[in-house]
Amino acid sequence: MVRNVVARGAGGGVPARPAPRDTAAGGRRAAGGPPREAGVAMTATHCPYCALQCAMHLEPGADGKLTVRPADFPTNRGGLCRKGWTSAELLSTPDRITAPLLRTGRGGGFREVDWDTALDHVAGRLLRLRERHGNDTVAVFGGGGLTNEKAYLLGKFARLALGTSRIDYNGRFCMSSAAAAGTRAFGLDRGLPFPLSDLGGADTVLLAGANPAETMPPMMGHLTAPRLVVVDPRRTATAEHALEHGGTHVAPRPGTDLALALGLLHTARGQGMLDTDYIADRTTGFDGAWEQATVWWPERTERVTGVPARQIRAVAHQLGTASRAYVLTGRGTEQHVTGTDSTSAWINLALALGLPGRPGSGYGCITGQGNGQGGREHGQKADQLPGYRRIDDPDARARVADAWGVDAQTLPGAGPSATELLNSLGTEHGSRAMVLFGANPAVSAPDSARVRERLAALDLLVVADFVLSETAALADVVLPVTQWAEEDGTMTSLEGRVLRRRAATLPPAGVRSDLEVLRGIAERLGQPAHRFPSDPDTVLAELRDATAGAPADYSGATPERLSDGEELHWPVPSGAPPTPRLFLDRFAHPDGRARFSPVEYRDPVAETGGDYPLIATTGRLMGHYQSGAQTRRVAELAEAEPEARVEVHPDTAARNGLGEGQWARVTSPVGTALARVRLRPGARRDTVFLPFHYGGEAAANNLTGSAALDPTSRMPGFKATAVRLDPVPDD
Ligand SMILES: Nc1nc2c(c(=O)[nH]1)N[C@H]1C(S)=C(S)[C@@H](COP(=O)(O)OP(=O)(O)OC[C@H]3O[C@@H](n4cnc5c(=O)[nH]c(N)nc54)[C@H](O)[C@@H]3O)O[C@H]1N2
Ligand SMILES: Nc1nc2c(c(=O)[nH]1)N[C@H]1C(S)=C(S)[C@@H](COP(=O)(O)OP(=O)(O)OC[C@H]3O[C@@H](n4cnc5c(=O)[nH]c(N)nc54)[C@H](O)[C@@H]3O)O[C@H]1N2
Ligand code: SF4
Ligand SMILES: [Mo]
Repeated sequence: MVRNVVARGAGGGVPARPAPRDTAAGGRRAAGGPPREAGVAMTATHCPYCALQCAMHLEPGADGKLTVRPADFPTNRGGLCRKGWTSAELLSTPDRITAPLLRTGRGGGFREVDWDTALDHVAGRLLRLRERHGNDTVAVFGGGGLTNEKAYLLGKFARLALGTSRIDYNGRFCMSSAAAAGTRAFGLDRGLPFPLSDLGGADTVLLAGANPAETMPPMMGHLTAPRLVVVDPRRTATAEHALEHGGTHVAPRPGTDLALALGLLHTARGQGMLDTDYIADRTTGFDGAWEQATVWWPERTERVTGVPARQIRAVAHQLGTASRAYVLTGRGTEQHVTGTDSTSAWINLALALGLPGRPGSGYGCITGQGNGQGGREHGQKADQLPGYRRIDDPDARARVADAWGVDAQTLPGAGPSATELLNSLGTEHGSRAMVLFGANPAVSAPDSARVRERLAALDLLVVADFVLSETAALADVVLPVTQWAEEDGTMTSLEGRVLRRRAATLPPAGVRSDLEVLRGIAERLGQPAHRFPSDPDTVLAELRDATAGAPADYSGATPERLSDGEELHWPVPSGAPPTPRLFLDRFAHPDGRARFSPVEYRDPVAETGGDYPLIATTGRLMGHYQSGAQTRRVAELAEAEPEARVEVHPDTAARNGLGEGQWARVTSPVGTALARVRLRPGARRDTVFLPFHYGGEAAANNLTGSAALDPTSRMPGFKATAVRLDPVPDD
């Protein structure tokens, strides 16, 4: 049924060393995991990649390498995707960096140096630049794959050790529109405000802009609702799954979800499907939202979205007659310059049908990166302090300053968003140095050619990574760090559940943990060592204290409760039960009510027609992860998807003189990308698709623009760019 959850024998791995702690021999047990065999050093942990955070056991195999075995767990139920199965490969990748690298001169290569030399160099340069140009001359960039402890310490490092306001992270490119819309509607943003397994009880699930059959294959086991509606311009594996099981595929033109959701609201009301009691009792603002929907009768909606009016009526009816229904959004809805309003439009529909905060029904955003949820809560975002506190809230500042032992006056304010930060690097008013952990913006940020140019214009770029990513290759200093299976920490999954990551093997000699690196730089910048602990449990203790009483309260997420396998969905106050389901009694706004947003449709695609008659949308393939820095180095995955592709309808390909397997040049007003044509008869004729997992000339982000951003979330338009296609001569 779920084709992408592959059953496999032992995964590959690396020479395993004795597991330091938390092993079966240590007697601890993973939540829901099977009992451990006595004497076998098996470590219960979670996959390093996506937000599903599938549980796995790592075990030293007979050949001395770590073997990955799936574990039973409420999200993955014993399944893993191909990336999970092969995740141990990267631990021993031949090009792993194991010594700090220092650039030998402008345009030169790198030479290996010892840690003191590297960290002294970094701190010395940072201090000099700061003296000359002020604190904001140093920028910090983080990632949603970092553990909670790393994200927390990175935010503290920026605000205290550097005193800079300029910190943001790659989560800005991910779920920031859903976070903004969720906060606006519910007063609080937790991707799924209910456990994933709740979906199993639904009779209707509408998935807008998500392709979990490729992006979270084991999640498909939860999408068993008899009526699954997949809203995606492409006929994806998820859409096919729905069609095979009696569900529906709705294929709007990219960027028109907002109109589609307005049309569904209009139609559902006409059909008498709205939950008027719920609207009256639990919400405010319906009239304003309805005013925007009045003109979106089905035929008009069809003209803008391309979705047939009869299908709009049928879907509205299915949702309206369901006794238990969910509306879920993914990046396809959210990654537009209208992403926040598009997500709000889906939330408006869910509210009008009375779904959020009702047992067995709801709205949720499917968070993406491994710690995409926790990574957005603890202070690596420009406007945020730990616990989802706002940096412009005087009470929040006072509380966090107190926890950090500093005066609240010394904490900087909010800085620019990721795209604006990157675009300003090395310019007159931008930062001249950047310290980066856990992202590869040279591939993943919009208008990546420009980003590479900006990174190269810096006086100092410091990158912590375990491989020489495209971004690290541009750095002045590369600091080699430990990987997931070599370290302890906590992650927060897509359902807001805090999980333990555990070390299963020792790191190679020469690498340090991200926490140790932060401490090393902070000390050299004059910070007292105790402010930057490098032991993850000590950082967790500090994070728990700093978040006590905050919206994302982790104060009860103790190592003991985590190890006991308690299901710690936040808020989890100290000594109190966790919160698997939010909003059952009230929403998080002061009046306890959810808010409709009066959102108006705008076309997010600039410059279509004329020279750029097609729309390019971008996204993911099952076998690669994000910028591909990790998965392109795993042989099995690289061989399966070795090169960039552009998926095109056969008629569109023929019109542009292209056939299956030919190389195409895709051109947008921003730049060009080269990719091999894959014909897709199920595709829309006006839309092509490119994965963004490849760098250089094949980078999909050579096409995407960074000038226009969502006014609220500052999300760029990854999912809709006007393009044209041309054949590339064979030579
Ligand atoms: N294999 C794999 N899995 C991953 C990742 C990965 O890189 N590779 N990354 C992880 C991360 S960080 C994330 S954020 C998630 C993302 O998970 P998803 O959101 O499922 O992934 P995407 O492929 O980015 O986008 C989903 C779909 O949106 C569709 N789409 C494009 N434009 C529109 C539109 O205007 N409206 C609608 N309704 N749909 C549209 C695309 O055709 C695509 O199929 O995946 C996570 N899992
Ligand atoms: N066109 C287009 N662009 C997109 C998207 C899209 O759909 N279309 N999606 C966007 C989304 S949703 C996302 S989340 C971003 C992600 O985009 P990126 O930020 O590029 O994500 P990764 O490829 O995961 O990069 C993580 C880097 O950090 C390293 N790393 C991993 N873990 C750690 C760690 O613990 N510590 C340190 N120091 N390094 C680590 C990895 O080796 C890798 O080099 O891309 C965005 N860009
Ligand atoms: S679905 Fe996500 S968490 Fe699960 S094995 Fe695949 S990449 Fe890992
Ligand atoms: Mo993401």
